[in-house]
Amino acid sequence: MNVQNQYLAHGFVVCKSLLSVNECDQIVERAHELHQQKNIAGCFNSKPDAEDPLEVYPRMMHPHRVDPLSLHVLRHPRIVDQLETLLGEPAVGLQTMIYWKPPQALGQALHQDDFYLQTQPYSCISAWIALEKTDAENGALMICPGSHLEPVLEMKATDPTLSFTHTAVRPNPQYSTKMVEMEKGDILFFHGRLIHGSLPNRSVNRFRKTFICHYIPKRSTSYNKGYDPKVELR
Ligand SMILES: O=C(O)CCC(=O)C(=O)O
Repeated sequence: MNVQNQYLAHGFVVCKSLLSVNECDQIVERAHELHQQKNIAGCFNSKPDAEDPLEVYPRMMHPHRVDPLSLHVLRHPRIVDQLETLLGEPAVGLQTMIYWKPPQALGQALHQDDFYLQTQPYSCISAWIALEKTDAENGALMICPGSHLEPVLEMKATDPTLSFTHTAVRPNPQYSTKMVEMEKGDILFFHGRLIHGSLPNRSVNRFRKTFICHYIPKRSTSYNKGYDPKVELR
């Protein structure tokens, strides 16, 4: 099965070593600078002495709007070539985020990204970049293969002791949940209706740093305009 057919059948594809270790290290170094400067949405109010590790290291929203390296990652030719192969059509960028997921941080309950991005027609696609090894201990991403064939589902209240978001999708029992363990530089591409989330980081000293990009097909006529402006990729 070719890579696009795998994506269409299962709703995700993992590309090993799409970024180099050196590229990941540069992104992490820049993320630390941005965190120090507190000039990115999400970390204006980071609190160095807070008890909750997510208040010390909040996720950073849309770093590409202020940081040239983050914009370069969103427009990275290897990433763009791969995602347009999976979509089978040209795309535009809509969002970037950096998750630190520090030791002992809560996870994010199961959801579909198109609940938020509301892409029509078709769906958004995520590139979830592992900036370091991600596994069961530090809260790797969990996905429900095949669930991208569902529509956008209702979000219901969920366990606030496990997730920093307080609503979740309840997948139909036909879907099993699979943990995606990844090495630094691997990228998980997944469909905007694929159900996914993550458990808390149980480690006492390991972060789980991730750079996440969201794209939509260029021909999308409708999407959540709160994410504007769109970014041309070529
Ligand atoms: O990285 C995580 O723990 C969750 C990220 C996620 O679900 C998302 O970006 O939609």
